[in-house]
Amino acid sequence: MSGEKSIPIEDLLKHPEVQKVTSNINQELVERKKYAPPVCKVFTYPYTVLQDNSRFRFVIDNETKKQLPSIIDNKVQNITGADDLKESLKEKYCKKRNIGIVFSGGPAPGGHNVIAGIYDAAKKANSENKIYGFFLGPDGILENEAVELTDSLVDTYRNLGGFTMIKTGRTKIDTKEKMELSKETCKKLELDALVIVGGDDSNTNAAFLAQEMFEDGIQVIGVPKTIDGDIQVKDIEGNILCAISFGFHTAARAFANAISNLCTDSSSDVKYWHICKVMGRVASHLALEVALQTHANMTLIGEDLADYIDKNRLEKARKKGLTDYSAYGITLRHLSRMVCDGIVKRAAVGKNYGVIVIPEGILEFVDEIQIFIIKLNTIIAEYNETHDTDFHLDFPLLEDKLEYLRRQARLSREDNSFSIWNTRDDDLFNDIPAFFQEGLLIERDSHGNFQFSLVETDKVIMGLVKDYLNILKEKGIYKLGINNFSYGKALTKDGLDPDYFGPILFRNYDKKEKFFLFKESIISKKTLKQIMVKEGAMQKTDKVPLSIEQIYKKSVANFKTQVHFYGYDGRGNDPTRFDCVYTYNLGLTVFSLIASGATGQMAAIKNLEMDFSRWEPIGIPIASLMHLEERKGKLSLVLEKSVVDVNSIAFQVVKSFRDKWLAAAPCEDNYRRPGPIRFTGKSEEDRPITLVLNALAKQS
Ligand code: FBP
Repeated sequence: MSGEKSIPIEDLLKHPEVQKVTSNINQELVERKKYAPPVCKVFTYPYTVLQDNSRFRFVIDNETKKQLPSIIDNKVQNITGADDLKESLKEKYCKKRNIGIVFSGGPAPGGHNVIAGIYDAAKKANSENKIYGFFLGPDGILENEAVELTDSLVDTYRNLGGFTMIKTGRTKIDTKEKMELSKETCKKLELDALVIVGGDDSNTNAAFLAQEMFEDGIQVIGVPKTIDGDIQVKDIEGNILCAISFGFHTAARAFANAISNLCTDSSSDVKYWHICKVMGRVASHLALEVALQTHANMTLIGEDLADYIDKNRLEKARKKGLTDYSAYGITLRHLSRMVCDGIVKRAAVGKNYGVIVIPEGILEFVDEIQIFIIKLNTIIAEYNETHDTDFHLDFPLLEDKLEYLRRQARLSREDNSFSIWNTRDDDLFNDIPAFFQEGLLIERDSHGNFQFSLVETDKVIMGLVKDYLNILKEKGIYKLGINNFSYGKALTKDGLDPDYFGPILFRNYDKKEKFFLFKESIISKKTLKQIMVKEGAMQKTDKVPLSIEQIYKKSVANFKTQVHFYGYDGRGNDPTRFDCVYTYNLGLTVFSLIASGATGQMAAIKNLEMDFSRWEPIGIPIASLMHLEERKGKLSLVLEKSVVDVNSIAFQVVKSFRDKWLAAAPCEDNYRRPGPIRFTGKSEEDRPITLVLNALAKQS
């Protein structure tokens, strides 16, 4: 007992210091909320006008012409500022409006600022304008669950992360009934316009709603949101119209900061390989940015793996006058070999630790898995259609599902006609570990997407890596290199001549080498002794000198991992300054599009990759970005996702630095410390590195 008089807890809780430190409001929050993002020059004028820009052209899918006839002729629209407008235009611009906003899909930092931008611009044009926020995503539209936004509600969330204000959801408005319900809600609330803040699927929804409500004069505008960064728009000539969706920069920076801390830890206690799975349902944009931000030892990029060609296999077949088509594309086995290669090389220079970044959607690019995903999608869709029921409800257990597949395989054997699931598929599928089978059979989301975030991708890959490393260990290939200096010191201390024993023990004994590798045949204490006896360095009856035994023990490589998933945490981060400014200006763009009568357009900011002074708010025709894609076993018209372009400068830079960042050499690691997201103060980096690099293509 300290003798000090203790303060009763009731009094303690009233103490100003206790109240201050336990309050929800801290200095960072106060500063964030106060921050007023700069606005693009066009928004400094009292009005804005739209101008069609026919310079930007797209390849239009015939199916889009059929399904979206009312918005298919939309053009890219430039927004310009105006000091004054003709009376009729002014009236139109400032007329009293009701606007509904909905968040759709996963949260992305900056969403609240989109709302703030729309709100501020709408209130500036006419203080009687009403803005409604639909609760819990598209369900809020279907069920007419909305709240009218007020100054205080909007101010509460300015510059803050998450979609906390009105929440979000993943429901797809994909049936006639849902379209009707949406229209009903819009009419009940007398909406002039509906704003859908979402990813590729939600912007697809926006296009169909724009078509559906065209006759009723209800405008629909989309906003490019997703941390995955896979909404990027280029025209037919490669002109960039939207370099990245909002939220990407913040999520990538948050992941990078955490992963960079792992690089520091890992290179300090030198005993773990950290396996970091990062979000990105399909595209590897986030992983690529994390690689540039952190210089982690290995970063797998799905799109790069899809391009893989097994040259040995191709050559073997060529010699027989054949073409081996299975040599194109990566297999899981090959992928694990590539990872092992890096691990073994680092171990050889004494580094049995490191950091590997694996994109969540990597399996989408592995041939054998992609085939399974498509086949299973089709089987489940066919089952649901034939039986008018739900596959997952009818077969709740993995064993039930497997039995159903087995039956399909049996049927295919009995009936010689083409079957999507044959005995070979079934055999291959049964070789997969149960947790992964379960993952591949998981229910698709409401948009028909495979839910990669629910599959333990890293476990699948690392399971194979561990198995192969064990084989390499048994073959004496996976070994830790022994530092030249410590070897010399240990033997000399034991009264032994390092130069005598060196060539007996090591496969690369040369004093110039900084790390020596035990001969491949030395894989145990027993084999160590056998070699020494064989080389005449000791008698069978002698004991292996202690120093040599200890040095050998140091060479035994154990592969120890720590697994991490970076996704929801970064998605919930407060936005970077880039995302704050980007999203606020997106909100202002949305209002400009609405005020000038646009519909079926996506708000965007051109030149995001350049300095803020060059940012140009525009409208992009969503219909022009659609294509046919397989969803739940059927072809559907959806907005095309953009994946990492392996010819882009950003990817080529990462590729060129691969060896340097692997650092499988007797040198320090090359980690980069991006540091935490800083909202205030000076920061050298004000936009994604991927964008900075890719922008160089224009200048060269
Ligand atoms: P959006 O495309 O809707 O923005 O969501 C992207 C994402 O964050 C992916 O990176 C991830 O695979 C997925 O959401 C996770 O979904 P859920 O939130 O439903 O678990």
